[in-house]
Amino acid sequence: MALTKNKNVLTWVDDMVALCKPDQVVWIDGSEEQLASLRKEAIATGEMEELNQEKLPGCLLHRTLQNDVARVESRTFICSRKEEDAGPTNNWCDPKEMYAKLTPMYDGVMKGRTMYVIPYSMGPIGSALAKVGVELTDSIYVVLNMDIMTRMGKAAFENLGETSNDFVRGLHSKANVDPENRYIVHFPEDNTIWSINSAYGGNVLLGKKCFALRIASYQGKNEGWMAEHMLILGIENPQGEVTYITAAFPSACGKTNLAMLIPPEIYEKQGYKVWTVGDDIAWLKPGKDGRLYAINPENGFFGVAPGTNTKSNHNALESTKKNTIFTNVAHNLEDNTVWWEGLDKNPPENAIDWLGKPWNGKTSTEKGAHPNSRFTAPAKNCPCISKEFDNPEGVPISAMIFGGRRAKTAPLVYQSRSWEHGVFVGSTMASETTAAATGAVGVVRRDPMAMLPFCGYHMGDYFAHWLEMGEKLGDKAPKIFNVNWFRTDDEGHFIWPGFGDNMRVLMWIVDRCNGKANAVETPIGYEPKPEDINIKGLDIDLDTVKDLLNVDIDLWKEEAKGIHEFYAKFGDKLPKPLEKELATLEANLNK
Ligand code: GTP
Ligand code: SPV
Ligand code: MN
Repeated sequence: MALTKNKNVLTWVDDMVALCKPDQVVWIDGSEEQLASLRKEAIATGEMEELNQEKLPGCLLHRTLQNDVARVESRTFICSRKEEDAGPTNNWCDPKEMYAKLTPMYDGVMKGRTMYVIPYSMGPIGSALAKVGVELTDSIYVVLNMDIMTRMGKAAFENLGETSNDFVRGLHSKANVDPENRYIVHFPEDNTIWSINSAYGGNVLLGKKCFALRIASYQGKNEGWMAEHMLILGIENPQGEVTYITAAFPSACGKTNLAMLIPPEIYEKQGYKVWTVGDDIAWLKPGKDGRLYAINPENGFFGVAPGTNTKSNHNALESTKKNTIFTNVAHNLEDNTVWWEGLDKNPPENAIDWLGKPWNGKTSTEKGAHPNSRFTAPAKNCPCISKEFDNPEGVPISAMIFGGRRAKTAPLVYQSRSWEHGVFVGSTMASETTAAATGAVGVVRRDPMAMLPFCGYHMGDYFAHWLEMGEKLGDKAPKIFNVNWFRTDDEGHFIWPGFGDNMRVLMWIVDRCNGKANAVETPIGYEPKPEDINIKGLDIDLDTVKDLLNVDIDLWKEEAKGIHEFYAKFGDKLPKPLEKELATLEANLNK
């Protein structure tokens, strides 16, 4: 039975039912009863496997096809009416053409299947910052993931009422999971997303990257707010004051880890605490007091499994102990649990790998889990979830951090001289690619604000929007920083210990925001003096910190050349203030 009287929703659902021709239509109300029966069905058909209910209560395992394990950027499209509005960094196709091409692919695609109608809210229901979406899908896996990742069910319609047309229409069919006909398509002017022939999270959980970043970034540009690929965390000092920070790193570059970090003993003993508001996406808007406020539009974590262990990210691991869905990890048959590379030093001998084949972790040279295997865990499971997580107003942001994987060029940390300079730093970010998207891994590419695969409109206009937001925020704007945890030595080992010890860098950032820390000027921005980074209890010395902070002029001259080439893509859409920042960088390097 339909769960809303909203005519716009009903008409669209009817149209899509007429197109996809499912045997039946089920509206997802979000009740535990309905979810339990869907879980039972997925287990009965083999779509998901039930794990050890004593060790992992409520947890399920799922495998996707070998050719369907990551986002496919080459098949992701922004179909704005004008090509110019998609810009040089997105795949574009005329929306009329794209609808004409995809419509026959959806025609009758759900025959013999059920269409699930999923109402969901991105952001706390009732928040002025939240938005409503409806996803139609033929996959129970999608329904169960959306239940964890969003506020799903009838209540989501409360934010919409009977007449509003302001909801994002998502249509997904796994179809035959044919990689040749896989499409993840966004029609920003129609508030519409069509995804077909995939069952991998980032391509099919349409509330996440498709809506909360690609469509939302476009909405934010038009409505005066921002949708960013950013974690949100709070650092509480011993006096109980919390400073909130966001950080944008490309996929698989450490957002979940930083968001949930456990303070090293030196800080923990003094009473410092870290609270997680979000690990992947932030929606940011100026509040009544003129500061920038952030909400996490999601309700769970779709996190990278490999490398997650009690030492690297204890809080993430704890979050996966119940009501979690594991995708493409190894199935430990010894006790019907899960395993992945880096979980512990004791891989199971009797297991099934991510490909569904028998696997012996002690003798096999193959990986048991796919490098982009993931867990979908409810945010409320997280031991350090912020008490502001559901706050409809969001949290006020003091600092924004950019960063990526750079073996050499980028120093451990530096601060921009101004908002404009910070936008320059974000817009010229580069990082080595990871397994989160298909394609080569480890290649350096420019990934502005970690939004290259997620910006739903012209990247030059996006930079302009950042600059406009800075003007609006004035002296209340967050300070902007850049970090790099991934510098390597001559043997390719990471020099900085990373993980929880990243707090040592965050503390300099917090102190800069509160006017308590010093900085020195370098050609690329402000840096701490080596002794401003607290290394007590670490087995690195001040000289190593000095190396980590070193700005290699020759490498940076190369960097400036690369930025010129990158900026050239944007033609006259490149905002003038960014050109000026590049000139300043070059002048500083030639001093
Ligand atoms: P998405 O979910 O794809 O957006 O990824 P993410 O940015 O949340 O990345 P995540 O925190 O899951 O980390 C990805 C990988 O980076 C994992 O293998 C981590 O072990 C590794 N990693 C995270 N933080 C650090 C760090 O400080 N140092 C080092 N060396 N590795 C890290
Ligand atoms: C990312 O790739 O940045 C992710 C995972 O967070 S996905 O949802 O697949 O995009
Ligand atoms: Mn991400």
